[in-house]
Amino acid sequence: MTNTLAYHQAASRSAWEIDAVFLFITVVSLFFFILVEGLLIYFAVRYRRRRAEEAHATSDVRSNFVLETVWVIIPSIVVIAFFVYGYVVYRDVTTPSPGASDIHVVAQQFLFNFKYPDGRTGINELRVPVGKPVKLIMTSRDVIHGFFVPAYRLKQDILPGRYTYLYLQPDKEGAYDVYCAEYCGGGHSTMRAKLIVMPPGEYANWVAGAAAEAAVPLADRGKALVEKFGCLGCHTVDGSPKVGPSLKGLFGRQGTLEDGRTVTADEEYIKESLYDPGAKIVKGFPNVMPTFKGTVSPDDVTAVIAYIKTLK
Ligand code: HEC
Ligand SMILES: [Cu+2]
Repeated sequence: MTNTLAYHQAASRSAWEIDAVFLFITVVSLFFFILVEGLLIYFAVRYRRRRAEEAHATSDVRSNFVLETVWVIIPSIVVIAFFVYGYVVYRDVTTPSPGASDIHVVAQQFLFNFKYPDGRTGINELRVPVGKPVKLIMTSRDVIHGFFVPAYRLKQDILPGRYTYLYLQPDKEGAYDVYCAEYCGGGHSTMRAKLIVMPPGEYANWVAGAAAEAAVPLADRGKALVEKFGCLGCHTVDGSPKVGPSLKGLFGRQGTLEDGRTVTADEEYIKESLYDPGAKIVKGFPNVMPTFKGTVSPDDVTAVIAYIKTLK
């Protein structure tokens, strides 16, 4: 469940700094808004024309050098202050902190792949230890996506054919929402990830645990993989269709394809659905499933199949 409070909660230095800029601009603007509008209303009332014969009652004022100088200089100082303050914060959040660890992000319709320097990977889940800066090196396999962490007030486009960067300061433990912020196709709204900021000890345990994922029943591992790889953004396990058909009762089922062919969902069919989803499109569903070739290893596919078999 997305906690609306967590959405707004500032959880990083970048958030505190950016909030402060916005607050500054808002308060200063509000002050001048009330001043100008207040005077406008006051003068309109105070100097309104009461009788027709008062039409030429105002003296002939052409200019006032002091007044005009003041109202040119003060707003200039104000907008220059907006710029300088905003620029200083912008420079700060776009400058890498020394010692930042590199994490690669590869976006595709409709998920985020994370690749850690030691070879670990994750889908839609980015885990980092608290207090250690992170440099995200991002690119896309297909269309333009976005990486948006509201709790950090940071957003960066992810483009095919080029790298973009985002620097994170994980100052506070917790799980924060990450959204794709560029409309990227039919499953765009399901393209979400979690940024999980962990205490260093727990993080070290997780790193060790992720390395040794043995001794778990195959179907259980498959269940964990289906959750981890973001399949549940598009598929349910309770029989109801979502973006794609439900995985419940799938194994062994006779299904009709978009082109009229009938196929039986066996191991090979499920593997092909993962590696080459466009090859056989289920009738009534859009061809939006991304390929998991390269992200879900053949071993993992085996585990996923074992799990799907349990969904009767
Ligand atoms: C972006 C949405 C999306 C994601 C993520 C996704 N799928 Fe799909 N999937 C679909 C759609 C849509 C279809 C039906 C169209 C087609 O056959 O390509 C489908 C079809 C399938 C089928 C064939 C279903 C049938 O009824 O014949 C299987 C199996 C499958 N997906 C498994 C998975 C698994 C396992 C994952 C995670 C590793 C996954 N999908 C992730 C959208 C998605
Ligand atoms: Cu996207």
